[in-house]
Amino acid sequence: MKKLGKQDLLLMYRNLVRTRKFDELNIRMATEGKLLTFYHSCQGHEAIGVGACTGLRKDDYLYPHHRGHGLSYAIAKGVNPRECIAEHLGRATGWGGGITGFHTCVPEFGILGVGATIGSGFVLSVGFALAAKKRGEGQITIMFTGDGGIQRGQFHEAANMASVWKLPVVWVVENNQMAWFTPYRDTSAVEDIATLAASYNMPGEIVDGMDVLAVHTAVQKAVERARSGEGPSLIECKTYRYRSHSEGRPDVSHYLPRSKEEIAKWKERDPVKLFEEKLLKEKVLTKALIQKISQECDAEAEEAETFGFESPFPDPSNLSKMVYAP
Ligand SMILES: Cc1ncc(C[n+]2csc(CCOP(=O)(O)OP(=O)(O)O)c2C)c(N)n1
Repeated sequence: MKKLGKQDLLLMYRNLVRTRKFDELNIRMATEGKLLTFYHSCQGHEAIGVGACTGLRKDDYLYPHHRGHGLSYAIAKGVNPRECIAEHLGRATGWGGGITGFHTCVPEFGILGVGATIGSGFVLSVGFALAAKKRGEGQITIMFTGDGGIQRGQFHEAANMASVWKLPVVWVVENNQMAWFTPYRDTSAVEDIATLAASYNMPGEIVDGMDVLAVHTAVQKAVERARSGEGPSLIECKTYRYRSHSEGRPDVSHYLPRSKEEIAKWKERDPVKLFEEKLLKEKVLTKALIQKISQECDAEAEEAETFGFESPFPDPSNLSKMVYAP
């Protein structure tokens, strides 16, 4: 496993901050009624996408979770997040040419589109991984889903097939303990999702989803296993969403408001702050550098908003080319 140097750590930190700032921008634009789609904030989840996707190959297939509409994953893979903003404004410069809404699609970075049905990524990722295995070019597939997504039957079919065929796939479940209004504990027979992996003869690991380095280490191990032909892995990241399911919706568990105390407790272990404190202690970061990175990320988000609004809308005569492969 590649050892992370100071520059890698700083990049990871910057990408956490960029994800947070772009998430805040999407929230503000959604609140102002500027987005053409609704928005699912990723606050609380940032360490998962950034930790897992740092170090992936550009041609590895990536199927992001809907939290942040792909921001943390795409940013860590090297995509310019201003394309996310332009996409949400329906502009031709967006990462899917302005026609995908929030169903992230950045083909040149291995993100081939995200389905609207939760959990469908399991079977799609088996297809991507099978194609990669047949081509033999060492690509892996990584797919992210929530604790709601894992409840779909497709998981079990996909897990069995991927294990039998030793496909190069890594499944990362972002267990924030809620699927929209339904708590995980009400719908699952097992406490830990990672334990399901044993049924399909693959490793299953529980990871602290607020700790970017813990996520990175676990995922790198699974990626190495996948790349070397040993087959799939399942990683469960314990995490929490700070905001409601999507902006503007009531934040309830069943019909009761989610507990403020519970939210505050998780925020004490905020993934950005946690990593910041660690890097400060190790003298990788200084207070001045934190401020500089914050200002640079603010400026980047501001520039992205301008870029989005100044970009043209897609040319309708190109629509058929954008929907179907030639
Ligand atoms: C098959 C299917 N059922 C229901 C929905 C509506 N829906 C969209 S997101 C969501 C909750 C998903 O929960 P989870 O997978 O835990 O992810 P989270 O939003 O909590 O991060 C639901 C029920 C859907 N898109 N697809």
